[in-house]
Amino acid sequence: MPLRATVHSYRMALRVRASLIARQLRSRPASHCTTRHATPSRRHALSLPPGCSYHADFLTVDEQDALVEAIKARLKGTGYERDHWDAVIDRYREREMLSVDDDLAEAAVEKVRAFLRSEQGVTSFLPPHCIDLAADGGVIRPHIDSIKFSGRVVAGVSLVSAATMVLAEADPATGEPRPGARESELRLEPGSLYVLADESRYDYAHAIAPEGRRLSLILRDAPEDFEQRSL
Ligand SMILES: O=C(O)CCC(=O)C(=O)O
Repeated sequence: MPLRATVHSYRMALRVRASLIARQLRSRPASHCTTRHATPSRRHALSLPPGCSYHADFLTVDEQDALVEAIKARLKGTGYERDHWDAVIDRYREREMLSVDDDLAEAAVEKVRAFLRSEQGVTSFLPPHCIDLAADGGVIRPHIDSIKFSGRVVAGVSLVSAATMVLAEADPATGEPRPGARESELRLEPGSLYVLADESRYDYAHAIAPEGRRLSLILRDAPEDFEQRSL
């Protein structure tokens, strides 16, 4: 991986912002996924956007524990940031995890990579990112990840506590959910893996409402011409 590929901070990947206005995302303790319009009374059949998949219990409890310790070690000494310039993410810490010193934690990361290779045909990965959203006020608001710095697959392992991912069809130019867009709510349990690929990655904004402190590990593939651009 060329060095320049590793220096973009997480904020670059979240470039396409959805809203400057803080949006209070409600957490939902129900089933894995519900779909609704902006008006809560108009509920629809359970469904996920095309290209989105959810894999419960992807990591064992031991793998989760090892990864949590590795992430905490990586984030040691950093403070929670707030009021990010594009207002997509608040009360968070993040770092790339270029290497993982613990064997079980590294095996857990490799398990995700192997899955994405076989299920999504990913051949070239960016360095994984770990994110810590604070229990008080940590949030990721609706956005579409940058197409300049990230490829066609975004995958995340959820750790420590459950969260709700909200997906809504959006304008790719702005990342803004379309007015009246149907929203899918996906409950992310600790140890689970979600994958946003193709349409769900490019045409849907995603947002995260944690239910407590949330740690996550995000894997992405490199955009097609990334190596050439980074030289
Ligand atoms: O799973 C998470 O914590 C959210 C990650 C996210 O929104 C992103 O990587 O674009």
